[in-house]
Amino acid sequence: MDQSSRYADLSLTEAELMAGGKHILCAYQMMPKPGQTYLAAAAHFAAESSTGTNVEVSTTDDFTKGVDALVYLADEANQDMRIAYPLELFDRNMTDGRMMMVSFLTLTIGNNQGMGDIEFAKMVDFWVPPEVIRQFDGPAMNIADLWRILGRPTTDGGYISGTIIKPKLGLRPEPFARAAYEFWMGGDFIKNDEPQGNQTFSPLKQTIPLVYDAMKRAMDETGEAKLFSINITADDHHEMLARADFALGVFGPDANKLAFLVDGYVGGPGMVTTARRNYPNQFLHYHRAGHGAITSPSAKRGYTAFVLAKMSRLQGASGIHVGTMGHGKMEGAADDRVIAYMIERDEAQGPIYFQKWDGIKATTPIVSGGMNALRLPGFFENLGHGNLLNTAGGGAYGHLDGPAAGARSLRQAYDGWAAGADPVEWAATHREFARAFESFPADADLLFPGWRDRLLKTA
Ligand code: CAP
Ligand code: MG
Repeated sequence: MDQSSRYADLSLTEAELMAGGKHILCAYQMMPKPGQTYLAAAAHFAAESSTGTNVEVSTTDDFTKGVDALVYLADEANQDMRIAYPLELFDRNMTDGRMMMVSFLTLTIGNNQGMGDIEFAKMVDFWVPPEVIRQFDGPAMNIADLWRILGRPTTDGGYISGTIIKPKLGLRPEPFARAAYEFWMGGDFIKNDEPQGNQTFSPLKQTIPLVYDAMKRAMDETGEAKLFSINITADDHHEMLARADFALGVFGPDANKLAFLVDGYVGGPGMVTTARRNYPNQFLHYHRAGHGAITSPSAKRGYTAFVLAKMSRLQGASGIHVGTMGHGKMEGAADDRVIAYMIERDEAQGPIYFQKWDGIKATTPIVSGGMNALRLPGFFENLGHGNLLNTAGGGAYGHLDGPAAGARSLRQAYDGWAAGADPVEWAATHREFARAFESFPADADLLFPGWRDRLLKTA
């Protein structure tokens, strides 16, 4: 059934829709199944994503039609489908009237992902009016709060060197805490790896007190504040609170040095909001493990990593993993820097929409995944700044001289880039950075051909 007479209005313009402020706009890369006309398929997509189904129903009235989602652009040649969703469609909390990300997803990336007449549809960008930004929590804390705790300027406070306790799983409490201490003797920030939690071989109630003891010793011995991001991900809301409350209790006067890690993609919006609303004084660390299932360029459905990061800022993530933009081990490309710009700036141009953020706090880019000191200079050069949180697991625990040296090599990599130095020349006067060349020789050979001779000459 062709529903385009009802669910499409190609006379609408983005300028009008944005000026009106009454719609959320979504852009999809969409291809219909063979035999379907593009506009009819798009209109059915909009129907299924708002007020309709595959047939007319007798209960529809004029008000219903007034909140139809409308296709306002249907460019078959570019697989470019754009839909305007009236704000009335989206569910509101009974408790405080606010909007909720789960409703955004249920409508815009819901049934429409499995329709019989759609080959694929992937959301590549969305735009929200100021009123919608005001209806979400937004970030409570971000990197500025970490810089403050680290004694740095709260503007352009620079690079925070971090790691992930490795191996990913398998350390019992004592070796886990020892690994943490060893990194903190050279670095700033440690996170749980995304699957680390309360495994039977490392019960939180044993591990966290030892981690805190390690942090206190490292802070005493270095004279520097240290930070820990504990994973509070769990199916049960009460389990999340139990983990968070236990950790806050253990860290006591140093609770402000605790971030809460949530595996936000697999956990979903409810889990993110549980952390955001129950612990607004803690940095909310959004790990996105699993996102590749739909965000990978090889995936034709769902939404992109850019859309995921933009949603996380509305939800209130203090920081989210943004990938390594082609410099690490995970999928990514240099132009993924737009993901960082969209979440850290007051306004930015996305793949389709220019978004203003109505003055809400930034979400901090977190850069992780196969990084080490050698890969950082190229990363910073591509992004254009180092005001970010970097976590390097292999890059720290794989350093020949141990985790503290690995941590220092990361910091030295940033300092060298910030100074505009040639990395090999910089290595001549920065031992731990130089030893990163020996620790990761394949990277060294690839990134800095002839480095060995040059280093030997300057040694
Ligand atoms: C990195 C990491 C992170 C990935 C996540 C891992 O470890 O801990 O989970 O970076 O990817 O488990 O791979 P390494 P992304 O530093 O040892 O690679 O940040 O792209 O979401
Ligand atoms: Mg990990």
